[in-house]
Amino acid sequence: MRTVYSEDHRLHDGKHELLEGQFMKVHESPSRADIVIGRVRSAGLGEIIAPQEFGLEPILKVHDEGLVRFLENAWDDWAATGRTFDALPHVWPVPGLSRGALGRRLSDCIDGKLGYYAIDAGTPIMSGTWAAVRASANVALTAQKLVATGEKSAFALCRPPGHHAGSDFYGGYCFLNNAGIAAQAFRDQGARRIAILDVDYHHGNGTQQMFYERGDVLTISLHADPEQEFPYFIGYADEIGAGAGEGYHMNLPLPWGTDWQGYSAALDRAMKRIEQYGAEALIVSLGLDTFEHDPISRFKLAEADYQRLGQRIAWADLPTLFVMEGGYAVEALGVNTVNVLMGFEQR
Ligand code: OKP
Ligand code: ZN
Repeated sequence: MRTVYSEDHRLHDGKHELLEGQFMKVHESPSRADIVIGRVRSAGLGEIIAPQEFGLEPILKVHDEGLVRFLENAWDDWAATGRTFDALPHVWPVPGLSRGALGRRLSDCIDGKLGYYAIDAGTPIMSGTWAAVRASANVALTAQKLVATGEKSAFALCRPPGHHAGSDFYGGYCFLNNAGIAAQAFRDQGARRIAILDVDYHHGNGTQQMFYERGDVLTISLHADPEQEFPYFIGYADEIGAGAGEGYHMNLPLPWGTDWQGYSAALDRAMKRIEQYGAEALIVSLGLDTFEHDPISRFKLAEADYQRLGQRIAWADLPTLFVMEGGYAVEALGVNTVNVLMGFEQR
């Protein structure tokens, strides 16, 4: 399968994140994409191609214009206040903080905007962030086009990742929802039913929110139970979609310590639902932070399990777009990622 990749991911390189009460080096680093592209090359997965430019139009089909303009200008607005370090939010409009029916009130000040649009303090913005984010969306859209025009599968080596970003919020290392943007592109090109399977360790809250009231994009997430894990406030099994989307979202929360046995049972449920739905294409939000040695996660999948994961996905026999999400055990990330893709190709 072909890989779409841009060097522009390097322009996004955060210094610190607030993780469980401590300010530390960001886990979502450029070395992640470097190790994955290195393994794609050494394993001979297939041709590596550069993304095309798609502009803002396909992004604005699923993201609020306010969020997009905020992300575009955030660094300049932050730097204009005299700060020379990464931008992070530090106060949030929780319900009740804004007056009356406002819900959350948008401030003109950059500090207010950061808290308005961000869900966490782990997602720094710097001068190159917007260029990297744009490139990441273009990577997804270029790979989507390969699949839409007849390739059996493609790998979008996106960085930064996307599944925590919703229509009008960012966070969890994500800014724009690459998988969601690609799903909308399939729809706009005429596909009637698209499925998104999220196998990242963390709940795909942005993807869930984006398509929650839609039946044309089935969204399924396998993830660590939000009773124990980020993003805590969403990702529960009773969230099944609403309105026209009722029955078209599925959360499969799993406990800390889940290994292949527990994981594969949930994966089987997800794949059966996708097969029954009659999707015309499948998008896989591919996170490798379910790995036993991941530094911020607590599942127990092993190197060889990733081939099995790819094989199980392949049984659905659907045109499949793999979109890179998380995975922070950097030395193993290349092998584990390519194991999924090779498993999918049964080689
Ligand atoms: C992004 B992706 C909780 C810390 C959570 C944010 C994690 C974002 C992961 N222990 N910090 O889904 O891999
Ligand atoms: Zn994750």
